[in-house]
Formats: sequence, structure tokens, C-alpha cells
Amino acid sequence: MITVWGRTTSSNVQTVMWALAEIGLEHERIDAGGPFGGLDTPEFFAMNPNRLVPVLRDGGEYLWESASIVRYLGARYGSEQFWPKDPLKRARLDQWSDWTKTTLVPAFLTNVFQPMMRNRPGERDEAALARGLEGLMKVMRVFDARLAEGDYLGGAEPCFADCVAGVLLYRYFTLEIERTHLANLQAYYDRLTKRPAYARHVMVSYDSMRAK
Ligand SMILES: N[C@@H](CCC(=O)N[C@@H](CS)C(=O)NCC(=O)O)C(=O)O
Repeated sequence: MITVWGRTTSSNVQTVMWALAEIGLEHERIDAGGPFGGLDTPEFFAMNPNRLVPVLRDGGEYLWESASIVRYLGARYGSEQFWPKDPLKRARLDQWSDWTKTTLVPAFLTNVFQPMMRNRPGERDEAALARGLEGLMKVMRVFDARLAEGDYLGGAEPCFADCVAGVLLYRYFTLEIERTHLANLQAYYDRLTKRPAYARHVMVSYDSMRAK
């Protein structure tokens, strides 16, 4: 049995839960992090010395870092479509997974989403947010151009890289920000929302993360 530690409101936990559901793997999830706490214990430290979720246990082995976890799930249990064995095909998907962590996450979560969650309207640094939004639109244009190539990053069905990159789009499209219309990105998001695994594990309210 696969076990995941992590709260449902964490986008990194959502990446793993979505991948498990797409592959069709039986699993259990234990609430941890955020209001559930549990990351400060010696037992959690032994599972992930960073004291962050998600953590996945498979058999007696523990893994952390959401993108590494979905690569593992793909390599061990996924179809050729979800995790291609061909090194070049896979590297072209690794690119988008790495790009998400190094480019999209800072542009969106760090510069726009988190400041909006941590500060109430009227208490936000609007100039910094405007700069963040401008940077985010440049990054989203790059994603939009890539999405012109097919329904999902790996072809006709989602792959591990979609689970890393696509997870952020629910927040992107529901946050109260001005978005430049990007047709491929919009169509990709619309496709994602029709997938039961995405609707169940990713389209999760983030209202509890807002400053009260
Ligand atoms: N790069 C890591 C980031 C993990 C991370 O930052 N997790 C956050 C939740 S998204 C966390 O554990 N925060 C502390 C908490 O939830 O209490 C990954 O992709 O798994």
C-alpha cells in the first residue's frame, strides 16, 4: 500500500495525489502540515529532513520532492504515455517539470499567489504585485506556445510533467488577477478540469490559506 503524508490544500501534495489517481494506484493519505502540523516530530524528520509535505512511502521506502515522486511513480507503475522510457522523449518532459519548479513556481506562487494569500486586499504591495503579474504573463506565454503542440505535454493523455505543471493552473485561473487571454493555456486548463482526477485532487479551495 502506498501512503502519502500531506494536506489536500498543498499544491505539491496535489501533484502526487493527481498522479496516483491518473495511474490508478491504491493509496491512503494522512493529513500533515498546515493546520494539521506533525512536521516537527523526530518521526517526520526521519521521513523528510526538510520537514515538508508531500512524503510518499512505498513498501518500506520513503520519498520526498513532488516532482521526483511522480517520476518514480511513472517509472515504477506508469504507462509509456505517463513516463516514456525513451531518454530523449522523457528529457523533453523533464524540461517542463524542471521549468515549473525553477520558473513557473517563483513567477506565480512566490511573486503573486502567496503575497495575495498572506495580505488582505488594501494591505497588499500593489506595485510589487503588478511587477509580479507582468513577469508571470511572460512565463505563461512560454507555456502557452508549448501547449499549441498537443492536448497534453506528452501527447493525447497526461504524463508526469502535466501533474507538476498543470497543478498550478487551478489557482492561476481562479485567483482574482487580470490574465492576458492565452488560447492554448485556456484550452489546456479546460481539458484538465474535465478530468475526474484533476477535479478531485487539484480543484480544492484555497480560501483557508487567505489572511483573516
Ligand atoms: N519542492 C518541494 C516543496 C514542498 C513544500 O514546500 N511543501 C509545503 C506545502 S506546498 C509544506 O510542506 N509547507 C509546510 C506545511 O504545509 O506545513 C516539493 O515539490 O515537494
